[in-house]
Amino acid sequence: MAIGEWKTFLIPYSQAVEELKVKFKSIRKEYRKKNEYSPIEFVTGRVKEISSILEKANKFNIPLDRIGYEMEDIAGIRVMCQFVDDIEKVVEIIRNRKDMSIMYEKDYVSNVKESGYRSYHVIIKYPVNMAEGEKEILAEFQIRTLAMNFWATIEHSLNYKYKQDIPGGIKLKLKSAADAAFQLDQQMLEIKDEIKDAQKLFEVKSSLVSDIMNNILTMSSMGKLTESTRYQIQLNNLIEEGEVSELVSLLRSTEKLLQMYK
Ligand code: 0O2
Ligand code: 0O2
Repeated sequence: MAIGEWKTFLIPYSQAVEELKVKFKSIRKEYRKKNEYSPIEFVTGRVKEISSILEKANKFNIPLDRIGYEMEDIAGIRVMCQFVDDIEKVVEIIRNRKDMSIMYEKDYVSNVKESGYRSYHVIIKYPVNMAEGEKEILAEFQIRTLAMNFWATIEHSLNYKYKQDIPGGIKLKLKSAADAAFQLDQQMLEIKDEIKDAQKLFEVKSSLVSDIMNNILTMSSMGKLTESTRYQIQLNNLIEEGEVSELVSLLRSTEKLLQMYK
C-alpha cells in the first residue's frame, strides 16, 4: 500500500478511537455528575502506527489485504480502573452496549501472561458511519488497573528499547515488579471501602465549598461587601477541618441571604 492508501485505510479506525474515547469518558462523567463512584478512572486510545502494523503482519504472516479482518488492535482503547473488581464492571458495561458487538474476550487478569502482563482484553466489532456509508471495523479494549497499567507501560518501553529481547536479569526484575503490582492491587482491594469513602467525602465537600464560593461571589457582585466578607471568613474557618453538616448550614445561610435580596 502506498502512504496515501494507508491514510485512507486508517480513517475509520481513527474515527472509531475518537468516538469510543468520547463514549467511555462520558460514562465516567455521568457517574461523577450523579456523585457516584466510577469504575472508570480514565480512558486513552490510539491508532496503531503503520510501522507496528507492518511488523505485526509480518510476525503473524497476515497478508496485507487481510489486515482489516485479522488484526484486532489497529484501533485500541485503554480503560484504567482504580480497583481490580472495577474491571468486571467495565466489561459488563461493554457487554450491554447496543452500539458494538463483542467478538471475544481474553482474560489475562486471571490468566497472567508468561511476561507477567495482566489486563482484560475485549475485541469488538464497531460500525463507523463514513461519508460513503457504514464500515464495520475491529477494535480492542484493554481494561486494567492503574498498577497493571504502570507495569505494562514500563515493560512495553523496555521491549521497545531491547527490540523484544530483554536481558535475563531485567526480565527477572520485571517479573518481581509484576508480583509487586499484583500485591498492590490486592492490598488496595482490601482497603477499598475506606478509600472510596474518603474520595466521596472529598467530592461532597468540594462541591459544597464551590457552591458557597459562588454565593459569596454573587453577594459581593451585588455590593453586599460586609456580608460577603463575613461569609468568606466563616468559609475559611471551615475549609480545613469543617464537617459536612457545618458546610451545609453555611450554604443554607448564604442561600437565605441571597433570597432576601432577590
Ligand atoms: P483530563 O480529564 O483533562 O485529564 P484527546 O485530547 O481527548 O483526543 P487524550 O485522551 O487526551 O486525547 O489523549 P491520550 O493520550 O489518549 O490520553 C491522555 C488522557 O489520559 C489525559 O486525559 C490524561 O489526563 C489521562 N491520564 C493519563 N495518565 C493518567 C493517570 O495516571 N491518571 C489519570 N486520572 N489520568 C491520566 P484528558 O483526556 O486530557 O482528560
Ligand atoms: P502495541 O500497539 O505495541 O501495544 P501476542 O500473540 O501475545 O503477540 P496478540 O495475539 O495480538 O499478541 O494479542 P494479545 O496477546 O491480546 O496482545 C495484544 C496487545 O496486548 C499487545 O499489543 C499489547 O498492547 C498488549 N500485551 C500483550 N502482552 C503484553 C505484554 O507481555 N506486555 C505488554 N506490555 N503488553 C502486552 P501489541 O501487538 O504489543 O501492540
